[in-house]
Amino acid sequence: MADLILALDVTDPAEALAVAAKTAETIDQVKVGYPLVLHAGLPIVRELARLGLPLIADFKVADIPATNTLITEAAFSAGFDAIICQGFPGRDSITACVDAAHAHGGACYVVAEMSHPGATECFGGGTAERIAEMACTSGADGIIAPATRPDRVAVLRRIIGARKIYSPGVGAQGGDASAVAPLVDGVIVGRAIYADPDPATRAKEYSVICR
Ligand code: OMP
Repeated sequence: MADLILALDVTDPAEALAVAAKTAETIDQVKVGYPLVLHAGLPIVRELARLGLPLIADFKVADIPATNTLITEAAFSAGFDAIICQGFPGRDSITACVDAAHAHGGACYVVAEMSHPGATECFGGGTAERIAEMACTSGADGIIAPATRPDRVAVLRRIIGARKIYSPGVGAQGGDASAVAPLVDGVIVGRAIYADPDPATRAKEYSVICR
């Protein structure tokens, strides 16, 4: 059983709130990133929090440790419950996000391997495996791994054990929810839900696959 995580990359704040409200019954978490926050500002986080669902800050934090700490603290002060950071900047940068997230009682997920075609140019050759190992030794709560490549998710699962895997790439990017759901703890779906004329029905369908 996997959580259904709505990637709310809707740039109009009113529409974003409407999609979240329409789907709230069947989704388990909401992931918010730059597309919405840069249009709506950070106060949208408190408005979304009224739905009572965990909110993940997808800021893919990828800086030096000191800056990562500042970014992570700002995200939790804004009302997020979890944050996503990149793993490629190294163990100290990951640890900065993990420590700041845990200090706020939240969670930190590390991108181990991305879902888009170009990701194979950078995350191949053992890089994703190294990042997954660093996520473990840094105390991260889990990793992000590609629903577009379930075979890679299975490889990364062997490294991270019981830590969580959240997996984007379903629907618009071609990934199959039923193939990846049994392998992960959360399936991340964006456009296939929020860009559909009937997001509530699409969310319900995905939630059935996740369960
Ligand atoms: P859709 O392709 O519209 O379903 O959206 C996928 C969501 O997951 C977007 O918010 C992406 O930014 C995010 N994402 C990926 O698509 N691929 C990744 O490798 C990592 C992420 C992520 O960290 O969430």
